[in-house]
Amino acid sequence: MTQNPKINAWIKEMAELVNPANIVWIDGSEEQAELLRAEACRTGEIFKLNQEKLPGCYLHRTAVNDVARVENRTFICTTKKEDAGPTNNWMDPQECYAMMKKLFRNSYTGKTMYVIPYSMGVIGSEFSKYGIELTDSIYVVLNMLIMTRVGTKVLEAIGPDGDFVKGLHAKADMDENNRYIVHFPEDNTIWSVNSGYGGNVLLGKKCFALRIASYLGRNEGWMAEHMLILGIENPQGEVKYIAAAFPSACGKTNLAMLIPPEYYRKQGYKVWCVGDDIAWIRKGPDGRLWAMNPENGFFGVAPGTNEKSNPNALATTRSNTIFTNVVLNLDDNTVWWEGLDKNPPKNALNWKGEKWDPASGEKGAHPNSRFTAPAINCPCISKEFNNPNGVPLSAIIFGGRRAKTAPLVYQSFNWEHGTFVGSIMASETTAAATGAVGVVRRDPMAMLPFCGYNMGHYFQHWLNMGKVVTNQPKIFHVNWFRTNENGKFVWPGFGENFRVLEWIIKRCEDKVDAVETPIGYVPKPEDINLTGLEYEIEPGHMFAFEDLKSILTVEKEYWLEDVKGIKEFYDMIGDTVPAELRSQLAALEARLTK
Ligand code: GTP
Ligand code: SPV
Ligand code: MN
Repeated sequence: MTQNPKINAWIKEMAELVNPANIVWIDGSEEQAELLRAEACRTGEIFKLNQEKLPGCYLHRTAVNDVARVENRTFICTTKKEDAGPTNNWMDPQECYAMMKKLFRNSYTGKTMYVIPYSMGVIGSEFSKYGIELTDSIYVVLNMLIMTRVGTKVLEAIGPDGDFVKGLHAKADMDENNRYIVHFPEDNTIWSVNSGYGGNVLLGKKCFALRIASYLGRNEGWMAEHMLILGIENPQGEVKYIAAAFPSACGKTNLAMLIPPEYYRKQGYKVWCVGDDIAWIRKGPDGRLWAMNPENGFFGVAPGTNEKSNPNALATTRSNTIFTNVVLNLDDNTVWWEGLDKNPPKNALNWKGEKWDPASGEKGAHPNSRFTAPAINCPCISKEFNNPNGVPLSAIIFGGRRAKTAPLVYQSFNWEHGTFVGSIMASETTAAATGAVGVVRRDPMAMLPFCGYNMGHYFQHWLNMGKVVTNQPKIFHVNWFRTNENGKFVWPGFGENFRVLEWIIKRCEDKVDAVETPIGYVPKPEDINLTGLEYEIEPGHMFAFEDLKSILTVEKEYWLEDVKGIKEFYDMIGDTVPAELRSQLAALEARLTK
């Protein structure tokens, strides 16, 4: 399929290791994809859904022990341990290769090896990067066909001696005690074994586009970030772009596809989605920071997605979509999940494929159930989506789930302080990774599970990038998740988040004042426009101006508590934490105790 000797030699070597019955190259054609879908339906790997209601849509169920990323089994294998840093699991590359070879050996016996040449970014763009994933799973092939740009054109773009990221995946025997997702950044290599779940096996996504790419970006002077990218169009037709980093299952897809409240829509405001999960960011010829989305689809959280919370995401999933671990409605062969609507199907199978009674109190869909949908399905996809240069950023937003500490929104004082704000991000854990849910953990720039090198060096890279760009994006922090004394979310969230974006854009344009607090600039409550907002926080309690005030406060005792946590976190990272950030922390503490 290619004249590139590096590709051919590598595939030969891998095939000798895993011993497939045959090798199939994925060419990117619809004909081949259709044959693979038919084959996967035949074996029960996927189920064809109601083709009138959901044309081109399928359902897949993972193994019950394989429903999320496994961070404790994810490794960064660099020659020197300190290059991976204390926030990553590390193994010596040679030892790891040896261990993994044992798990991979003959794992494809009797199976087909699918060779997926894929591009992260528009094929041919100088900012794109190429990879080849070898897999024994048609589900992986079908997902990669949606999530990335796949096929023979990628081989042509790699050319006769171009480089590529080498990905090897085997479901093997799905032994969770031998499940490993390992990265060799020095060799541009990713090996993943014993899993069939999204982020563990769609190697173009977190493994390549974040872990390997962040490593490459540091060496080459650009950034790979866990960020959505959106454009805000004002009534004059001008579009400003924002990138935002929130941890997994904390609202990126929702914000990226937001529909402004009616009050704004009537005036002509629009939001355009460029990306919902990953941004590759570099300095453009004009000296500003430009961001592009290396993906070609959305791997979104299903639960909570509905006509009200995210109509664009829902519309995106109505054709050519693969649903994973949702409820199957046996009456009409469609899908359902918690929060889709108030009518759970009575005759249904849960995500495990068992008969399910909605009255049982048990969840039907897995909390981390997902849809894989093509970006072109999205009603608000940006016309810049395929622009090889990406879009210029006016603002960068960090955010997380914090019940009490962080206000609805604040702005950092400058790039260096903004980097500090990103570095101290914290959030309550979600179902997107295995482990306890709802525990506060530090998750700098939402990259804790995705940074392919030492976190302290990553902070330094952020500081450095700020120095090389002119007209730096302004850096903000948001928190949609402040709760009241009854544990209810005070802020309505979703489409109403546009009101906060408006304030952010105004700050970027110097059109609105703010209050200087120890943590940064916080809005004057009257500057967040509440016109037309109607939201019942809890029965009988409609959102009012007082509620807005309550989530804009900066409580010193919570922040001083946080300072302790940040110190511990910085100390855990150790000497690589840049001195600038240590001084930022000292300055924050001083402002809080003044
Ligand atoms: P990953 O795909 O894991 O990276 O997640 P994500 O950051 O794209 O998160 P997503 O937009 O899918 O949101 C995850 C969950 O957060 C959804 O189930 C929503 O219910 C909830 N959520 C998103 N936005 C908001 C918001 O503004 N307010 C509240 N209260 N919940 C939100
Ligand atoms: C996340 O967990 O941040 C995701 C889903 O976007 S996964 O592809 O599993 O990483
Ligand atoms: Mn994500």
